[in-house]
Amino acid sequence: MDYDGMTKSLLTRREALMTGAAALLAPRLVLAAPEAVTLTAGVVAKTLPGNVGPSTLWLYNEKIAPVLRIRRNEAFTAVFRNELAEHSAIHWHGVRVPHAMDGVPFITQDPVQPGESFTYQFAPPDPGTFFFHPHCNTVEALGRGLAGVLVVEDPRDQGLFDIEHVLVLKDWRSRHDGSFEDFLTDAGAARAGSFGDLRTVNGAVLPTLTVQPGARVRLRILNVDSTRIPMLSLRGAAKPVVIATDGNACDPFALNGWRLGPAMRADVAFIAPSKAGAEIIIEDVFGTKPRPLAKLVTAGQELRSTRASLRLPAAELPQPDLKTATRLDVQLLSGSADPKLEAWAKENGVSPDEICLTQKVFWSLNRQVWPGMAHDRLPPPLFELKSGRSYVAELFNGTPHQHPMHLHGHTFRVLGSSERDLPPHWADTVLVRPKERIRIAFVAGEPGDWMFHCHIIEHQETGMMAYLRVS
Ligand SMILES: [Cu+2]
Repeated sequence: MDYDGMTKSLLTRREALMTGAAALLAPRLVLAAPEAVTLTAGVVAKTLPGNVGPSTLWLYNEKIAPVLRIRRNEAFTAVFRNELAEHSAIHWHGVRVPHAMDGVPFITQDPVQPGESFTYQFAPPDPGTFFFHPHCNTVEALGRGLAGVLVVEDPRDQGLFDIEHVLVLKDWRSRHDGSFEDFLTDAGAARAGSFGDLRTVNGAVLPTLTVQPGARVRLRILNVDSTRIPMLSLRGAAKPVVIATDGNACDPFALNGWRLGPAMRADVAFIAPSKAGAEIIIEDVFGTKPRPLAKLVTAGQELRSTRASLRLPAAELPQPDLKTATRLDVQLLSGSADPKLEAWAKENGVSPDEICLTQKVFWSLNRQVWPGMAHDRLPPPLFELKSGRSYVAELFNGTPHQHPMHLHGHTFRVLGSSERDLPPHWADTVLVRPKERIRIAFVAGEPGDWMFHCHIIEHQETGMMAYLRVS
């Protein structure tokens, strides 16, 4: 009863398993013990599709986008081993983990030095499609491929779908010889980011996956790229709907070019065509010409399904009380370096690099930049919140670029946009377009400092980052 983590026949199940994107092309299993997995970050030489020479990749367990499947509310242990030449940690993006498990060096834990380990333990409270990655020198780490998928299964989903595929979107800034272009460029960081030309899904260029004719299909689509914001479309599928945003169930809405910013996820459902040999093309329709990313082909025995079931059980998240909520205003703005930084760093004997700071600044939140200045090592929090209280934050984008804004440790309700029809939905990352005002609501969670930043990593690393202090 072997299957891999990317493509899952939902008629079978195992306690926990992990496998790589490569398994899609050459199926091979790596099962982990149910109680714990080991995630080793290391350097691997691998030739990316279409290149003539190997690239120096940083990967977890030597795989591009490995998939880890665990279950909601069940204890999970991951032993992280750092075999990189620099310190690291694992951030579990979108998972409402205890503060000490959030994986932000210098904020929630000490950095894990080369050769050292750190054990993460939590029971994920929410089901959904999540991912994990480091939170320091992220532009290079993600650029070299250091990310994995975390699927938290929901026992309530049993039998709702006939098949699911995990699709991990990522571009690479590799040259033909396998070497990489700079991951952070001034021109990119100051604008929409530096794009990679080699576009892959699960580490492959235009991979083909199969589904049975007439099957109820669930696609877990993740954008782990640092920069690109594709507009998703499924050519050849009748009425595909988004059934979960950032892993959280929503009232299904038409996919229709939904923009998936960096770190955002969309679970998409549809009924496969009833004939064998039909093709469905997953494409990015952002440009003038649609860009095919992956292909689904119908094969095998026909199933007869109805659309009635294309909906997930409702999300069970802390409901903010909008009547008593405190209002927060967040302005996404350009910024410039604080001239006191160098002097402060010198005085404290700290190199900015050492504490995940960069000296280049193009962006700010409420005119506060990261790196910022304080008597302590960190800038003051953007806001101080009370655990258990409700908040409504209005995010205003005063820049000419889009920003996917991510809040750690919380799942917020996106209430609406000043500029467009945006279905209310739960998210941990919300794309704010230029001149747009987006309102989000949430209940402040566990006490601690929770990062809040743009997930275009070059923006994050050049000022557009802050934290909220919950006490
Ligand atoms: Cu941004």
